[in-house]
Amino acid sequence: MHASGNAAIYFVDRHIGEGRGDKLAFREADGAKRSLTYGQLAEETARFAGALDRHGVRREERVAMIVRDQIEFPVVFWGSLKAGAIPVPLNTLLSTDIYEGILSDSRASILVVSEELWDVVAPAISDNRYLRAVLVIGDAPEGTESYAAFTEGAEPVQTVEAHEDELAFWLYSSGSTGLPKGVRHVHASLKATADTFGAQVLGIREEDTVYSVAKLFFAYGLGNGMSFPMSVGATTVLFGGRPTPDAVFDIMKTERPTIFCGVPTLYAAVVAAQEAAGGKPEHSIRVCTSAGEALPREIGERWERLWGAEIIDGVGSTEMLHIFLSNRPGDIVYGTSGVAVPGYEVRLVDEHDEDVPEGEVGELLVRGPSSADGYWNRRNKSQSTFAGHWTRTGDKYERSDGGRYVYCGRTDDMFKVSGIWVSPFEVEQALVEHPAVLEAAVVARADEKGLDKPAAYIVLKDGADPAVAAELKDLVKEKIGMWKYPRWIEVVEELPKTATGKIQRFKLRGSA
Ligand code: 3SK
Repeated sequence: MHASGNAAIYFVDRHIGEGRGDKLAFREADGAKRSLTYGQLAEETARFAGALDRHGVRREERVAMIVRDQIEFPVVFWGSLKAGAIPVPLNTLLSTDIYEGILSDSRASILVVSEELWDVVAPAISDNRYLRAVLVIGDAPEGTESYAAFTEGAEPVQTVEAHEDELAFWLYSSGSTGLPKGVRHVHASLKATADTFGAQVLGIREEDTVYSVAKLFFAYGLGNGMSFPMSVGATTVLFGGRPTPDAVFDIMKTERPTIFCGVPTLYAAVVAAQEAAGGKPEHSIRVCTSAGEALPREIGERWERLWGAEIIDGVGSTEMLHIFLSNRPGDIVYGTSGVAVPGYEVRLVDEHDEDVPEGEVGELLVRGPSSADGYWNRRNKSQSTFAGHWTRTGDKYERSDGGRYVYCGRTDDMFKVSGIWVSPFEVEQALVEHPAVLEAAVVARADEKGLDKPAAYIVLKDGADPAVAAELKDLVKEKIGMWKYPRWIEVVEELPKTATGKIQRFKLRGSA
């Protein structure tokens, strides 16, 4: 084993030897607006590792984190790695029941919580048998310890030796059913995503300032806001609040990020707000990324017209840690997910795992240096997802003429109408081309004969007349084909989504 296999050496400690001790690593855009240089980060993480040590936390014990995007997030994450413990960042928007399930599934012995989230978390730990300390960032309620008291006076410790293939951290990934699954990642994967997407697609450099609306607990946010900027000594703007269009306009103006990482729902909302307000937004952005779900072509084009900066749309997964299929700066075709990121290979296969010919829809498989080690306590699911070097994504794609990949839907979202496959995403793209439609979700619904037909749920832009729904059927027929038009169109206030903006179509199926 070699100490340099521990990712904390590369991402944190290395910057001191390379003279970046005074360079700003993190800056909060809300709350107390604190900041942390690379030198302070190295010190604070070594002290947090020392505090874990002092508390008797041993290697491989899990440190669950229900922490907003604030200075303590990187300190706890990298400090745990330094101690050889396993940080497990959790989505900060989950319910008490799910926290209870995950905390018991992971058998975390330490839990770190932001004080704002305490009310939801408190009932989740009352019967927990594994937690030995609950640290609250802020005022500590009875029965907990404040994060400040836990770290107070702790001696900084040396980063422990770790093999690059050793488990480093877990992320919990939600599926359509059951408890989220613990996805176990190794140390080497963090550098692998920074060296591939971060360096070769995003082209991140030391002078950059990144703002990611995807929070750090999400694999997409973890790369955008931690491993990519920290691989080159850049700066990250942390924002713990809800990323509304107004918050985004404000951060762009005052914090001046040069890289903006968004998700399609947010891009759609910002474009609509910007078009309604008129004028040109004030910003210093040089490049934007999108992931989480496919970016509708229309939204990408409107954003680029208004903001004068391209969106690199790509697809990744928690299992692969970050984006493996992507457009490139200067070579973007909106409405596609581009091509494989350097270092990754992709295949499209049919139900017998045979490669499908060009132009046909198949399941996307990916192979690359950042695939997870497996799911915690889910042997069967691990075996079916991680098939040797290839990882199944559960996404259906088609390869177009230029070799670009076009998203068709989740394996379980696709359906057939009159024997022909319909991609909900394609129908949704056609719907959002109507100027009154903000968002759309399409699912299969059985007609009176029991045959599947598309049903659409749409969110209208502010002030739009619900009567436009009648025009939409013809729009879809004209744009993408007679059999694909939605036989039912319902106007709704909002679509069910995951915390990271993915539409949960399974919640709409059978909802009528
Ligand atoms: O959903 C995605 O596209 C994604 C991208 C990067 C990292 C993680 C995920 C789930």
